[in-house]
Amino acid sequence: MEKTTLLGWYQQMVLIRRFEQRSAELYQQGKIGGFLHLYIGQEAVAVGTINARQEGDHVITAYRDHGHALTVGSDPGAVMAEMLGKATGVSRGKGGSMHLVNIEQHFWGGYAVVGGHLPLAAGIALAEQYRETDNVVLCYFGDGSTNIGYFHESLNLASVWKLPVLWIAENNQYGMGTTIDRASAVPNMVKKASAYGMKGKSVDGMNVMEVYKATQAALKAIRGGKGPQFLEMMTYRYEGHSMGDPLRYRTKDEVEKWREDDPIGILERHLLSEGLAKRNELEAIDQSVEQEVEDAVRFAEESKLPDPEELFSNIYVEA
Ligand SMILES: Cc1ncc(C[n+]2csc(CCOP(=O)(O)OP(=O)(O)O)c2C)c(N)n1
Ligand SMILES: [Mg+2]
Repeated sequence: MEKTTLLGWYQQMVLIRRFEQRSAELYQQGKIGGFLHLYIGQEAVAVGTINARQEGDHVITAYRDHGHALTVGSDPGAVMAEMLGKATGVSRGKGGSMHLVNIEQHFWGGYAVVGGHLPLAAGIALAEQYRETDNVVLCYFGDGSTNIGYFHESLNLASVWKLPVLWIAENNQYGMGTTIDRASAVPNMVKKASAYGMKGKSVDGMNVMEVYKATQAALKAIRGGKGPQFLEMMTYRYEGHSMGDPLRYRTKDEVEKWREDDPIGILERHLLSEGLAKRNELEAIDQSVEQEVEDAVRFAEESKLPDPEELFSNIYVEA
């Protein structure tokens, strides 16, 4: 893979991480309200998959959505403003952290009901099939979501109707504080997908290059009416389920072990050991990201709160 491509992915992963570290600080200062679910540790999944999509493809995910929003190319200032509930936010300050959106990039959110967006993904895919396009829907969800009815209904119909969906399970081993084997009778996600006649693959979700390759192959297999595919991304969240999680359900050793596979660290080591980048080049990227995030925070803090009338806009779509 080319140096410029890999450096671009490095920049995107560092942006997600830094953006979220600053978000956590703003949350602790009381500047972000509601829930805040960090994606730290899972960055390679959004970056490796979204960069494999083509123009026209759709992206839809759950509430752990900052990484997806930034990777589709949303302006970090407008995303940060949304987190702070400001009028300049991507959802005009009415959605917050869990409801990011980017219509131009066909990024449809940001859904808080576990599994609730899977039928929506199938519906978007049905629309694309009806219009006879080549577009695919990339639908992301957690391991915990595979135990809810929506998952089973959506995979079943997608398979029966050969809908163009790439189902992407982000298996970070936990649904809130519950390990996957305590909640799932079949903890192997690929096996679950096979129950609906769907081809699936388990992928090292900490390695952005592996994620990209697997996604590219799966998307190719889906286009042209060949039906859905399933990828299980083996990953880990380093932080709690959401802010304020006391993390009593896992050991420090377990977290440390996964930290050895830090997705940013893996790419960094690859770039340095293959002679594709020098340390000072990576440091320059880190610094420019730092500046970008600080600019985003300043933009968000200086933006106005929405006008009260905004409460009544976008409630119904005009026919
Ligand atoms: C229908 C529904 N049930 C319960 C919840 C509460 N809840 C929020 S997140 C979550 C865990 C989901 O875990 P997983 O799908 O693995 O996603 P992760 O948080 O690990 O990304 C639960 C149970 C909810 N939001 N919606
Ligand atoms: Mg999970």
